[in-house]
Amino acid sequence: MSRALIIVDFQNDFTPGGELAVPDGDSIAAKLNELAASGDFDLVIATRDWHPADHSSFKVNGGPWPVHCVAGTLGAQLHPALDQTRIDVIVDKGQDVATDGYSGFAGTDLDEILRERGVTDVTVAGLATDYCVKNTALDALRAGYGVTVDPGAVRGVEIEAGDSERALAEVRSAGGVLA
Ligand code: VGL
Ligand code: ZN
Repeated sequence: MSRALIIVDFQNDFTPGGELAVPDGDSIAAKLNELAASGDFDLVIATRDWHPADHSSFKVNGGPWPVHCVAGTLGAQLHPALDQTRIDVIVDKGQDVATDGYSGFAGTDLDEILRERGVTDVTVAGLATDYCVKNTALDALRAGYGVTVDPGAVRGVEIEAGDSERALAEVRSAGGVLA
């Protein structure tokens, strides 16, 4: 068994002060660093939401979200509290203008990278529980990986109260482990 940590979208725009701030999003920084440094993982991946400026998920383009994580901007950079010396690979997603790109597997090499390294199991952490963490975890299950989500290492947008809890329940019903 080989295990990877996938740190989803721990970026400036998803943390307080950012364009699509997840409440308390920065509070998981120490937990993420601890996981990445734990020695429990053979591979540590960080995904970044990395949108073109005309992305369809932006309100100005008819979508649900404020402009966020435009490729190359400060808001799209990984949060400075994340210890990048522990990150082996950065995977950029959300680059297709027409699709939401919530999942780290959507339109990326993530599956290939994991298979190449013989990864069988992934732990998914980061932001946001109810969007990109959820979709990444569900896609990992569909792709045949064993999936764990650490509820202490994720935070949600919570457009509706309970969204994060429902997202975690969905991951568990699909075969994921909450630990
Ligand atoms: C995300 C909304 C829009 C996320 C990305 O990282 O969860 N949420 N784009
Ligand atoms: Zn996005």
